[in-house]
Amino acid sequence: MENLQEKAKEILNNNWKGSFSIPCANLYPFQWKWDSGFIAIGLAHFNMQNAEKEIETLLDAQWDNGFIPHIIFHTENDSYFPGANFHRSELHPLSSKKYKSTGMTQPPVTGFVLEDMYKISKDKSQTLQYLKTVIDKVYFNHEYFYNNRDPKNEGLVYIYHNWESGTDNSPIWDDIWATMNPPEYTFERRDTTHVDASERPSKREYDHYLHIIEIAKANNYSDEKIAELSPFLVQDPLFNAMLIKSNESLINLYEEIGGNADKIDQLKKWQEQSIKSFKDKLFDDELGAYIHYDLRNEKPLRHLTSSSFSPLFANIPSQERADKMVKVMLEKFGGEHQYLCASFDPDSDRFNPKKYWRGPVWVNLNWMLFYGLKNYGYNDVSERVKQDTISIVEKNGFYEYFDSRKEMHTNGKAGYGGGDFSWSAALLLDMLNN
Ligand code: 2M8
Repeated sequence: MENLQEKAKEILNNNWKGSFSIPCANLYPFQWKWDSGFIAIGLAHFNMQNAEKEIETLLDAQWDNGFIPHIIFHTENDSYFPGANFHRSELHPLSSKKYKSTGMTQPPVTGFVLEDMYKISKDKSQTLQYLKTVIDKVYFNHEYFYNNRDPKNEGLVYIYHNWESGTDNSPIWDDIWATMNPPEYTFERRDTTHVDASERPSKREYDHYLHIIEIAKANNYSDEKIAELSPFLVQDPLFNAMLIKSNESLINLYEEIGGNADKIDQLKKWQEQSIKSFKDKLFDDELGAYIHYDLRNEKPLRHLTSSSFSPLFANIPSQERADKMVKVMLEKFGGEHQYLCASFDPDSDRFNPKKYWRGPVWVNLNWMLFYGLKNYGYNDVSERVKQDTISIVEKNGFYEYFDSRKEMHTNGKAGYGGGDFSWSAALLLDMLNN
């Protein structure tokens, strides 16, 4: 374990670029929003100064309407597609004048990341001083979500692109692609020059990804227009669970800081409505877990993913529902030949244990489950998630994702995507210290 921790720190040090971290070399050469958050948690264990800087840099790229973009293009690197010149964030009148970015976001993890940094900190009063300088920006980001991404005032926010979900090519989105017929674009992929194409999304999937962005760009990334026109408009349980978890953390931190009664009040109001709608709308009794909802076509997307269990991390389900969810997770995802937790239902014909978000195990989702299961007293299952994560990393290295089938882990080649991947290092480090 000593070695694993040292290796994890080395990876985080190598991926540190002076004021932010990259997810990994070559494949992802910029700063990504939710990666940044997970990375800051890892950094907090051995270099609080860098952890603070990581989040400070991310928040520096916030737009004047509170929005935080999903990629911040700090350099002119052209080894990634689609880059700054494709996304053209400057089309939005309130976008950052300082940084080029995308015009889409990613799961709102920053609130709970700040609370985790505070918990990890050995110098609470120094960290609290730091938190006072950044917390309002995160609050402003939540305000952005509730004011612009919840057209029916349900307390549930939508995402308008699969890249906003973080689970980019989940088979869930196949249902949305079936409602679209985008043009065949001509473009030069860069990801498949770094990573085997069998582990990445297909060309046709990329056509869909680009088409949604073209629609958003044609409307200068106006939230209202996107809500009206985007073929992709989804209430995602992972995304909304992260928002709820972060609301809770902001309440805790504002209480620790003192004052801020209006903000605490507002957060509690959001929280109450969000949790209620989440429970009422996103739970699927028959499947025994939470699911996505297609707001554009007004229909539930009835599939099990690792996101289906993420509400445990945000303390959303009742104990009774949590019991049901854990049973489903163990039965469907936790057979003796499987590592926990595949990103998609292993019984489905859409399951692919090698391909990106269509089946492999991801460390960030396992990290959420590790804490989520503990919230409900499932210490043994939580420990299994931790041990499974340690095993796959020990056997293969700190990869981006891993085959969920145990039999594939015999020759050290069951780690896929990018190598020396920052959040795998950061979150394993966190689990090893808990
Ligand atoms: C992956 O997504 C990017 C686009 O954002 C890509 O495939 O090019 C996802 O796994 C996403 O969740 C992650 O934040 C990003 C960087 O690690 O890579």
